[in-house]
Amino acid sequence: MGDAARARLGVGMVGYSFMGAAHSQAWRTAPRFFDLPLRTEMTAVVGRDKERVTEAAERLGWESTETDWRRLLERDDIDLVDICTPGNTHAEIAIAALDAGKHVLCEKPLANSVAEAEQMTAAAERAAARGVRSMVGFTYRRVPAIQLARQLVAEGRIGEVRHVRAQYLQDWLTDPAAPLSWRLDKAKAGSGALGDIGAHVVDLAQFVTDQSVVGVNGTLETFVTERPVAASSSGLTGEAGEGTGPVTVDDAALFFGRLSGGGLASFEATRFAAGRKNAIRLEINGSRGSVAFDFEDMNVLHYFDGDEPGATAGFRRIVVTEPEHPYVAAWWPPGHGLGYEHGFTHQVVDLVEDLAAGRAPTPSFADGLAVQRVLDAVERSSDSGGAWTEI
Ligand code: SOE
Repeated sequence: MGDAARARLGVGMVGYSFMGAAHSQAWRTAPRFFDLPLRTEMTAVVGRDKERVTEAAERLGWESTETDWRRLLERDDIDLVDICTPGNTHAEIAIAALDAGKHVLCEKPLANSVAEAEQMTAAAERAAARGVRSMVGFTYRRVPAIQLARQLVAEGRIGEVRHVRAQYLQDWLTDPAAPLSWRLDKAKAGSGALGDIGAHVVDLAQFVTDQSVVGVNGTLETFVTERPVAASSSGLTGEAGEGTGPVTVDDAALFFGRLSGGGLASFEATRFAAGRKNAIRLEINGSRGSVAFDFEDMNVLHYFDGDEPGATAGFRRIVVTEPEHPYVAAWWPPGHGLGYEHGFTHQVVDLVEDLAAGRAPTPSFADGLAVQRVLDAVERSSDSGGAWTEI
């Protein structure tokens, strides 16, 4: 579509660290590979330090900078606020932006508490009545193999869901000398592995099965309770500085859940799985078959069709890089594969298409709240010594 025919969408992003870089990549790339119905512009990036945000704007491709996110709400050239800051800031920024008539894309987990997530969802519902939209960034939904898994489950190809086995395994905290960062500070992050990565697998389990987690019991554990303070940070960790400080969040979360359709689920989220870098593993066993996925081999979905003759039945390895697979046609020839960043790009594509069509984007803030309720129930269960906790 030509530029003149398309309405403009000015984006203002708050934060420019790891997630900010991933979102910037998406805003830069989406219009170059997909035929977007709106003319997206990377209008402004926000950071408190003028010098650092100016450097980030140049490096990541933003046209201007602000040192206070509230300025975005006053600017007529900003239509959407993209929140890439720690969880303790999400509610305030998102609610103010929605009330000011700006669409919002908010990083996961939606908030640091159920109360905040409820307020954000109420603001999103108020805003939606005025055509102002919101979305929470559970990007792994937009991995083509995950979309294919959901499609197979929806088509009844594995029958009734009996088991969900969901793990998110990382190892960046295995070393007790790895320094503190905001992700280890409850006041900023809300929780540890539970909210940071457990949230993703709870969302994926609910998304792929199209069912809710209705109750849980679980345990949280902090293996290393004191770490060096950080002298500098980049990505997930950084350089250790002088002195130590407390870790105030969980290092690992293990929990069982029941699904609304009657199936059982097990969840594991940890940053201590030595050798596992970003292993999001999801296996769903149904009455007629199974699907299995591992993000460390993210272009592949394993599918077992229990209706096949026993002698030749077995898990089939589907390489999800054909043009008929979701999103793939816009990228490379079959077999050339996608990576971590593509989920973020697809998130932008879907969001912009929904905005142009006047549709409510998903995952919605209500979906984010549903995940938050599960996280909260896991914490309460762990505090009570592992009691069954309804959601
Ligand atoms: C850190 O554990 C992290 O960056 C998460 O915060 C992201 O949501 C996930 O995509 C990768 O890991």
